[in-house]
Amino acid sequence: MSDDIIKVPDIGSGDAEVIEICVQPGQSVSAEDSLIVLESDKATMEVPAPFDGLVTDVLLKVGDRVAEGAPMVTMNPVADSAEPATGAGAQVETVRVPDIGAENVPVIEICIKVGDTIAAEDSLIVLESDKATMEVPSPVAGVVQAIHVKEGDTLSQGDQVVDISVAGEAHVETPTAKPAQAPAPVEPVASAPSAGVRMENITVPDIGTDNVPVIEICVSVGDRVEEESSLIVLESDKATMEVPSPFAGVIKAIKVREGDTLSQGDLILSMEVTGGITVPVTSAAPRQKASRAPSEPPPHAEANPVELERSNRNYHAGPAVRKLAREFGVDLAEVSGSGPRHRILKEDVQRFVKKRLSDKPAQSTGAGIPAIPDVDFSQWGDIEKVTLGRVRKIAAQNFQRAWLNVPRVTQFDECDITELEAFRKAQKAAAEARDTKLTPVPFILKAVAYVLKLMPQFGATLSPDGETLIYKKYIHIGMAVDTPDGLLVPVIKNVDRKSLWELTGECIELAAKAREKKLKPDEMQGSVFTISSLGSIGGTAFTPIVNAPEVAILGVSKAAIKPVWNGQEFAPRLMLPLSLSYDHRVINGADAARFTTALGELLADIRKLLL
Ligand code: CAO
Repeated sequence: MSDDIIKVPDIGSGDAEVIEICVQPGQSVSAEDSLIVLESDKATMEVPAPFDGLVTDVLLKVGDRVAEGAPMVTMNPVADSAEPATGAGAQVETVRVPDIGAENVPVIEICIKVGDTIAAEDSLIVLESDKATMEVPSPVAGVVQAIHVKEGDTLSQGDQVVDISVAGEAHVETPTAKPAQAPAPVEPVASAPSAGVRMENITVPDIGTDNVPVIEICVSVGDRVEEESSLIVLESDKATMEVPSPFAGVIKAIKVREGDTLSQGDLILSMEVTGGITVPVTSAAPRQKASRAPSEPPPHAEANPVELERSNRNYHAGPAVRKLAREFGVDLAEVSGSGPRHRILKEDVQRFVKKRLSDKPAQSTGAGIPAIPDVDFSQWGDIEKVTLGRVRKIAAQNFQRAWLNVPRVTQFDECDITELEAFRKAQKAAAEARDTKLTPVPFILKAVAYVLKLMPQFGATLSPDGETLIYKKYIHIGMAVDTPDGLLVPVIKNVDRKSLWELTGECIELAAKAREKKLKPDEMQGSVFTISSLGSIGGTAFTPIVNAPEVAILGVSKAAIKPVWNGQEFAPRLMLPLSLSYDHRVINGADAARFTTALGELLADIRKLLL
């Protein structure tokens, strides 16, 4: 089979930069897997694979600028050695409406489109009568060739639904609408029970009526069930009832099938029970009783797959979706349905799993921290969703990691920079002559470097095992820069060895590079301490988050003229607010106060920097 060239789709703006290649030649990918990541001046976009296949070549490299239509990768639509469903040997089969127990049932949803590659059991269409919603699953895996129905059509048994091209000699059997699971075969009771183990026959309890159809078998032979776990679901024209297990044990044989009609005393199944003989009284529970509100915490779903499966049956989802949820251990109570009438679709489960996986790093260190609920805000009005760019996402992860790991304290102080300001202003002409601008930040950098030499623990790092303090013999300082894409922290190297003019030049250059997204990785690495200056914006104090694995960060707010008592009178002085956040595992409060005091003395009289 020839390769398909996958091209850059409509990216909404002129061109974009390739910032990540997610695949390599020879790699198998599934439809929707990311191939490359593009970043324009407006957004970061992941370009997904349009179908399952094998990547045969990558036609771009990181840094390339591309526009719509540019070739990205070549893919062979078949990822493995399996025979392509549309290739030679493929056979087109027509799937028809199975026995749905009613005629002229409206189609409320078409779950596939022509060209889709589907697996056996994937939902094809959803029918909804006034009594039930039923999915018609595909009996075979293949590629959808034609769809004979549309939403709103009314269908009866035998009507054509879709044509599917199937590899090889597959034969389409009429599917069963909405099977919760394949009807369990009636198996003979297995081996003779061993000592202390007995067989129990479970029969239908008093359900108040006769000949009630079985609509779901909740267990399979070999399942271990707990007492009260649901065994089957019966549905009369008045109510849906679950028959719970009166014992904990292992299912040995199932004597009923979906569609059977049962009355009190009919045998449902046999199970092997361990322990003393008890004679429990079983009663069918109305189904609603077994379901739980989505806001309640899930039952011990991860620990008990049978319970999870039972619980998932209470949510509006088809068999293929429930199967997927079972495979991934997903509790459907936690998944928002995006289908008609909030039906949970396969994509909803996939999105949920993806989100959980990406949440993991942030949550892993905060053992047992409950997740913030995923709220559907559209229920109260219009909303707009904007995907976060990479910078914001990375910053958010770093903040959360630091927040969860670092026991942080913030020391507030203020220092008198009246003289410093006079000096800075006096250098205005000199700065202009150098085509630059001198702000308080380079002075603060210089003074912090001085104090870091005196108090090196503020530039240290605690080893991950908490056993060692790592001191660094260099003074590289990070400077938080506010950019339209989020916060970036370029690093000024060897601050202690640079002049004020050099620091000024580097501050301006690195801040500009950050805003233009031109920082190189090594310009954002190696800092031992960080300064976050909001002085040009405003505020009187804040509590910066330590830029872990560093142990301290200095927040600087806007300087303001304040009346300061000089021993004889209140004098107007320009006071600079300092907020020093530190990791209390490494820094003592007393040392933090010493740090800001020392820093304040240096900024109050910068001649001391020469000492
Ligand atoms: N008090 C009063 N005025 C101050 C000041 C302070 N502490 N710091 C700077 N200013 C003044 C400057 O002197 C300048 O005024 P003049 O032109 O009259 O001299 C003006 O504010 C603008 O300064 P600037 O922003 O051009 O330069 P800067 O050196 O102060 O700041 C930078 C550079 C990169 C630190 C800053 O632009 C920035 O991005 N700050 C935000 C950092 C941030 O977001 N931190 C939060 C992180 S935690 O969420």
